[in-house]
Parts: sequence; structure tokens; C-alpha cells
Amino acid sequence: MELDRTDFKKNFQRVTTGLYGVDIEECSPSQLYTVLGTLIKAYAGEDWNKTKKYYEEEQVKQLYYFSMEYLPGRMLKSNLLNLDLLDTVRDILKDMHLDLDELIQAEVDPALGNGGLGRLASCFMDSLASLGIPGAGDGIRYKYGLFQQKFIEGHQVEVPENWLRNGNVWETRRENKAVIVRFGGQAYLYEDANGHLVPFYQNTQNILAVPYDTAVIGYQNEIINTLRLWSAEIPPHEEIHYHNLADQQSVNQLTEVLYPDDSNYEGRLLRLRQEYFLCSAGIQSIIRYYKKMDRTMQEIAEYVAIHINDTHPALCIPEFMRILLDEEQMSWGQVWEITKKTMSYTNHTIMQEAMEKWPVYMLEETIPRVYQIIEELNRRQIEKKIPLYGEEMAYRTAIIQEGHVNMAHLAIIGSHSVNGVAQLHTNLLKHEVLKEFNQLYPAKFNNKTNGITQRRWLQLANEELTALLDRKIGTEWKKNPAELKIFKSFAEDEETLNELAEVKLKNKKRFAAYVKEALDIEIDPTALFDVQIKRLHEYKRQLLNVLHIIHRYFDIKENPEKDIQPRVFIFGAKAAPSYLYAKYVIKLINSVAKLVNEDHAVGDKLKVIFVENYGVSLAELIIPAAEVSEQISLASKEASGTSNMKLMLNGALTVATLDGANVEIRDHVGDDNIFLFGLTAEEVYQYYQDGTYQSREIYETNPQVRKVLNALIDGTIPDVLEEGHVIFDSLVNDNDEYFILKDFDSYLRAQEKVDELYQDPHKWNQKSLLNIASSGPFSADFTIKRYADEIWHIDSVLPEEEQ
Ligand code: 26Y
Repeated sequence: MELDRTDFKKNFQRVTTGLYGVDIEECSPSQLYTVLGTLIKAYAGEDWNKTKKYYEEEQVKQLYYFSMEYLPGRMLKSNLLNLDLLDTVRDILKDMHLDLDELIQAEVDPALGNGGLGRLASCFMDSLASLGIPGAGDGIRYKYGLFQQKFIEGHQVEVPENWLRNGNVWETRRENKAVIVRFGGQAYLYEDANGHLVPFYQNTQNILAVPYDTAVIGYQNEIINTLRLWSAEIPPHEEIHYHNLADQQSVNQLTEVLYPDDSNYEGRLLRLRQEYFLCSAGIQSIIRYYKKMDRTMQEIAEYVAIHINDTHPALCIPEFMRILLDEEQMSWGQVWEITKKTMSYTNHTIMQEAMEKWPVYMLEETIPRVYQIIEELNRRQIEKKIPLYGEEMAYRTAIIQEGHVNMAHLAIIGSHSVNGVAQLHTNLLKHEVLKEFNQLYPAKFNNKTNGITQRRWLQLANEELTALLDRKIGTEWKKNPAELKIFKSFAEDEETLNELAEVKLKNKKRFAAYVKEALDIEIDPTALFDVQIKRLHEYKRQLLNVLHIIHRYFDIKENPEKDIQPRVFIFGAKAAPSYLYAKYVIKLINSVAKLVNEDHAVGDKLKVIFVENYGVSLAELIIPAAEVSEQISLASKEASGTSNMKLMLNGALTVATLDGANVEIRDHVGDDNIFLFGLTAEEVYQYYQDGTYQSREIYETNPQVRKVLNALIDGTIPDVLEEGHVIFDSLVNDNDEYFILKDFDSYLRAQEKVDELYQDPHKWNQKSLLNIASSGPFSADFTIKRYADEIWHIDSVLPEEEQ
């Protein structure tokens, strides 16, 4: 985008006085950020309008991505980059004695998601726009995002995240596009004069769903898509029905807060209401838009694709059917075919405890008409499958089972495509977790390995590495990440390897400065930086990492003369507030950190840093500084992982089990450039089958394990009396559900190899370079291209040569 410098300065002045009635000098960084955001939004407005008009006039097929979670990260810098204004604006502001980077930091990072699934949705939004694919996101505008995490004496404490406190410059409220979502009451069907069955609703609670739209700016291509977040309000003409406080609160509550759980499903009524609210509002608005076109409803699947991000928005299926059946008066048979053609579903987990299963009575009471449709779907499904596959199979794959609606079953049956998020994960879905469905519908199952946007995770987060790549391989990789592989040809070039090491050191110093400022801990930027950043969960095995740290601590204490490679272990992780065990692990890591960091005999040989309130912004600071990426989940449990890809892209070497996308990372980078350890998924399943694993035996026979575990309960680690015992018990007496003791030795050996390799900077930097150069295939652009071609059947609107 072209910018007139004088104009820009004038506008900046004008907006400042317009918004705040004072001079620039009087404004806080946060206010100046708002000024700049307001201006940039206005500059982008034209392309936004143009894109919308183009989609409408050309009647292009559009994707609607439904997700209960988004983690977009701060938007100012990303928008500037994608508008190609980053350098220009930085420069103009400098002229005005303003520091762009200070304004960038003043933006709040919207935490409208828990972890991987939410961040994936945002990477996908960026890729859709950047590829010129007509695709909108639908989500919820939670008033409070994921809690802020504080550590008090090493314990996680949750503080509400009021992210909208200072307003949000990027959003546009569109009350003229609001729709009514109905809850509760009774639904009757009666026959009208034409013999059509029409529903009649009585005593429903009507809630106004108001969309707030945010521009999703494509990478230097003039395409701007929309992220639409819905907010609940009392309908203007119905205030009369809301005279009592409880009713008012039930509306305000609806979109108030994001559920902070990402692994333990709880059948909470409010969560169900949130899910239906998103689905109903989104589907109504899609259909309203579609009806503006001069097309019949029979053709809708040719113009609309609806994707459901895990089962959380699976009510899109019966809601879509409800509207076609009841309001468009279409026949069941027709509606059913159209629905399947329109819907597709991604599964993100095989963990049974995360599977959504809503009690029937809850659906009956909350969304009676939708429940009728689900019940009818279930009846027809069973009826159709019994003669083909027998009773047992028909009931095992039913939508309603034991008084619950199984949302995964609903999503599979109601979609034409079911995809896993890494090859291994898809195979496990097909052959273990959902094998019955794979027999019923083999053609539905497919894999779409996750990806990440290299714009945020390299260009924005790591400007130094970006500049180095530009110098070495040109700038074409920014449009086509496959070109990163050209960097391989520099693997023997000493100068490049040294420059790469300098880049890493700079990023490590930047992170060290943050640690000094935030935690008042000094870390040596020449030590090896080892990173594990992800939600805290037993299957992800942060515990294995900290047990290794305890082992190292003993080694250093017992062998003060030994030449040990100094290492800084860096953690970032939030635990679900109700996940007690995960909180115990947080406390343990913090206690180990305190013990180690304050021990003068240890010095710089070992430091443990647990950053508070990990999220997208901290990831952007940590990832460029990382040298080792810990991807150590129990094989078969991590659907894909995406921090593994971000860390690799930034030159970290991976310590990994063969789980999730680690398998594909290994395939691309080669066995020599990754540190593998641990059981394979197959071995894990074998143990499940034969039941021969006995963790106690390892505790009893392996002195290293025993020593580390005893430290949990004998007072060696301060202040973990309860936590230490619970964790010890789970590992020794409760048979170590996630095979931590089983993998411990193999993990230690992998870590020894890491230390050894780090002694040889040439070899280390070479492997780091090869990781960067092999990360192109994990671009979300490629992933989205495959979704668009193979599932959604949607083309880019850009001319061939610009795609
Ligand atoms: C139903 C509720 C308890 C729930 C809420 C959020 C269940 C799950 C989630 C979120 C799951 C999630 O983030 N899964 C992660 O998705 C990533 C993107 O596909 C994967 O890379 C990662 O392996 C997976 O754990």
C-alpha cells in the first residue's frame, strides 16, 4: 500500500486530537497505539469493502470456519506487515519522535482461546486471506479471555482477563447484521394451509446476537477477509420481558467468558448455550447472505462450505437443517444431502476425556426443536445401518447413546469430510478411535497435517532471521515458503553459519533482558536455551522434563568439577483451573526453579525459568531464542502439536517422541537432525493390550529414577510436600499412566546427545540451519491450500501468477 508521508502525519495529529483532545506528547503509548490502529484500520477499509463487494458480485464460493476459539495475537504489527507498511510507518513515526515498537507492545493480546486449536484457527485465517481464498471466521466475542496466570509462591492463580478494558480498535460493531437466537420454550409442528409442517415456538428466550467484525488482511495482496465474533445482548424491543435481574444476567453471561478447559469435558449448561449461540447466529447470517443471491436453496452447497473446528460448533449441522426444513420448507431427504455436502469437521484429539457428550435432557430443554432434529437423525441412522452392518455396529455408531448426544458421532455423520491433524493422528482415528466409522464411511476420512503462518512466526517474531534469509536466498520464500529449502545450500558455508549463530544470540539476549526485567533472574545468553511451551497436561509430560532437570541438578552437585554444558530450561504453560494435578506440576517446576536458581554452587550451569502468563505474545519472544524444542508427549497422545513447527522454523533442534507432527518433522529434517527417544505409538498400544507395564519395577531397579523420585517426597525440593507425594504416587503406585518412567532413560540419553552436539558449534549451527530450511512444508498456506482443494472446493480469487 502506498502512503503519503505528509498526509499520514497530518492524519495522525488529527486522530489524536479527535480521540483524546490533546497533543501527541500528552498521550500514553496505549493511546498512541489506538491512534495508529484507528488510522491503519481506516487505510485498510477500502480494500475490505472492495473484497466484500467482489465476493458478492462474483458470487464466489465461500468458506465459513466455525471455531469457539481464536488466538490471533496482537494485530498492529501483523496488519502493517501484510499491508506492506511496516518499514514506512516505522520510519514516519521515527520522524515524529515516536517508537513504533513501543506502540506495538501497548496492544493487548486477545486470548480468546486455550491453546493449539485456537491458534491454529488464527493461523488459518491469516493463510486464507493471504492465499486470496474467500473465507470468513465465526466465533464468540468473549468479554473475558483466557484467565491471566499469576504465580503466588509458585502456585498458579487465575485473574480475569478484561481484554476490552481500553476498547478494541480493530473491531466494527454491525448491529444492522444482528440476528435473534432462540433458547428453551416449546416447539410444536403444525400443518399450514399448503400442507407444510411448520414449527411454532412458544415461551422461548430470545437473545440478540450482534456481530463484531475484524478485518483479516491478506499478505500484500489487497484481499481482506472477515473474522466475525458474536456478542449476546437483550433484543431492543424485548426489554419488557427482561425486567428481572436473573433473566438479564442470563443474557449477559452468555458471551462473558471463555471456558478455560481444553482437555476435560464438562457438560455445563452455559457452555452448551455458548455453542448453540455461535452456531445459530453464524448459520442464520450465512443463509441471510446467501439469499441475497439469486439462487435456489438446493444449490447452497455449491456456494457455501462450513467447517467445524472440533465438535464444539457441531450444532451447526442440526441448526442448518432446522432452517432449511422449517423456514425453507425443504424435504428431509434434500436437506440431509445438502447438509452433508456443506459441512466438514476436524478432529483435534483422541483423548476420551475431551470428547463432548451432551445429556439429552439438557438439549431437550435448551434447544427443543434442534433436539427433535438430532433425534430424528439418530433414528434414521440406526434404521439405515442395521440391515447393512447389524445391530451392534449400528448402536455403537449411533448419535444418541446412554442418554447422551455424542457430538463426534453427530459431526462425522453430518459431514462429508472428517480430518485428523497429522498423519499419525489420522491413522489412529481410522484404525483405533473411530475405526467403526472408518468402516461405514472410508471416503470421509482424510489427513490435513497442521501448519503455521511463517508471517507471524518468522517475519514478525524474528526480524533478524528474516533479514538473514533475505540476504542469502532472496525474498521469494515469503510468498512461497517451499523456497526455504534453498537455504540448505548454505549448510557448509561457514560465514552463513556464523551469521545464523549471531542472530540466535541476539534473540537470546532479548529474551534474557525480558527475564531480568520480569523475574529479576540473570541468565547467561551463551548457555543452551531449552524450551517447552504448551498447555500443561499430563500427556504432554512437562513432568518428564522437570525430572530430567532434577537429575541434572544432582549431577552438578555431586560432580562440581565436571564440565557440564550450561543450560537454561524455559517453560510456559497454563493449567486449566480445575486440573489439580497439572497445577501440582506447575508448583513442582516453580519449586525446582527456586532451588536450582538460588543455589550458588550451581551458578550458570543450570537455570530454570517459568514465564508467567504464557500466550501468543510471549511465544513470539521465546521461540526465536530457543535452541532446543521439547516435544515429548507420550507417543499417540498429541494430535499434532504446532509449537514443534514454530520452533523448528526458528532454528531450534527438536527433542521428540514419534508423536503427532513430530513424525513428519523427522521425515523432512532427517534422523540426523532431530533427537528421538521413547516408546512408539505402536509400543504404547501394545502395552495397553497386554497390560505388562509396571512402573514400580523401574522405580525399584533403576537407581537414577529412584533418586529423582525420592527427591519429590524427602524434602530435597522445598515446599512440595503435598504435590510431591501426589506426583510420586501417580508414578510409582498408580502405574504411571503416561509412561514417564518407561521413557526416562531414553530421554536422558537423548539429552546427553544434545549436550555433546552443542560442544561443536559448527555442527550445531548446521543442524539448526537444516531445520529452518526443512520447515517450509509446515506452512499453514500449504495446509489451507489442501483444505481448499480437497475439502471445501474453493478457489483463490487471485490471478494464477499471484497465488
Ligand atoms: C470440550 C473442551 C473441553 C475442549 C476445549 C478445547 C476440548 C479441547 C480443546 C482444545 C484442544 C486443542 O487445543 N487441541 C490441540 O489442537 C492442536 C491443533 O490441531 C493440535 O496441534 C494439538 O495437538 C491439540 O492438542
